[in-house]
Amino acid sequence: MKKSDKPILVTQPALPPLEEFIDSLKEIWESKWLTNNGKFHRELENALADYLGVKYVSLFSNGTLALISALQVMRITGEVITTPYTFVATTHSLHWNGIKPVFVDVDPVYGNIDPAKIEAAITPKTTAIVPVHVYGNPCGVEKIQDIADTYGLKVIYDAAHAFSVNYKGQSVLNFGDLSVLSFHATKVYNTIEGGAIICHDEKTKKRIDYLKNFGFAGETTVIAPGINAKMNEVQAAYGLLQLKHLKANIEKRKQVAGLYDEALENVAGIRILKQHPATDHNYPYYPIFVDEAVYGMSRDELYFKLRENNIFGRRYFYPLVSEFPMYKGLDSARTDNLPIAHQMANQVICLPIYPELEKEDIVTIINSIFINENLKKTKK
Ligand code: T4K
Repeated sequence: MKKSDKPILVTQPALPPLEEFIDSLKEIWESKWLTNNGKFHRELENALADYLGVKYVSLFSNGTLALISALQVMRITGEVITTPYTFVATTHSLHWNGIKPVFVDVDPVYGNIDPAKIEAAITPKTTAIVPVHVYGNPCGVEKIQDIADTYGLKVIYDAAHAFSVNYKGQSVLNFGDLSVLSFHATKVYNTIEGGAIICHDEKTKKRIDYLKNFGFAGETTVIAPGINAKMNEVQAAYGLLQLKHLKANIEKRKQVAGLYDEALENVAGIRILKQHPATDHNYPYYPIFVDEAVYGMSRDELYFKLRENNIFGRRYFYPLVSEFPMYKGLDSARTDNLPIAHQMANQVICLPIYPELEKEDIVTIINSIFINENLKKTKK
């Protein structure tokens, strides 16, 4: 088995051509307008709304502040039903709002919150559902909305992985009351750090924009205890350039995923996560799930073997958020309440995927998964 001679990381950000960015920087230097709803900020909000096929975009300095603010926008309190199979920021944003997370198990195919288990977790204190479109696969949006409508709950999607994902012919971001994006360096679309809230009406957009700017609704009027979560002009200008290259980058990701699919589809004991059939996918992650009994090696053994070969996959999302000390004591964090989420967390490795990942590196990764002849046996 060939070891990679350089580290292959789980991801590598795509950057716009430097010359293009220098032109934007010159413009910013000349204007001396650096932040607070400047020209590039306004342009990017409009360009993103067009690109994504959504009504309103409010830019944020990162996805976590966007999540924290989204909960404030909707005045969410009490208890919120959410998934443990996510990045900690989803749950921390509830905690920062003084809200109790109530964990519900996930579906075994995509790892999204299982709509069939939501109703049983609703109490008189429940005010909202915060699902995550994990790995960019849409949640059961119709079923979730039915439950929300029946019980009078808000739905705020953590759509950090779902940039430009369409579901049944429209943006998945059009579902729920709000959707929150992350534009972190590791995401399909990045503004270095950044994020956004997507909403569907002008009044809500106005409230979001007040809240991310300390609550100012005019020079001397403060309408709410807001925060500073604004994106600056340098990042907004960079973000505009990124949009130009996004389609090509997603296409390259698709090709990487295709090579993995072809090679790993028939490896006994490795489950690849098929993309949702009703979706234009964005290929943000390439998770595989290792069934130790069949594969003959545990997930962690494979994970560390890959590291020895200079391949740095990541175990997103292990440990489950419900296992972290600040949440572990919650009744809903009990292992027997979350069997599927535990199984997925214990089996997952996200393999490297990014537009510039070279074919030779993909072959090295695949060969490292074919640990020995025995493992090359195919599924019946
Ligand atoms: N909700 C969900 C479902 C999320 O997944 C996230 C973020 C959020 C909310 C919160 O959004 P933000 O507030 O972050 O906008 C990373 C990211 O920091 C985080 O944004 C992301 N999810 C999470 C899944 O992954 P780490 O701790 O794994 O990142 P790190 O620094 O280990 O980077 C991962 C790999 O990427 C490294 O192997 C190296 C490579 N990398 C990273 C950076 C930052 C680069 O090549 N260049 C870079 O600049 O959390």
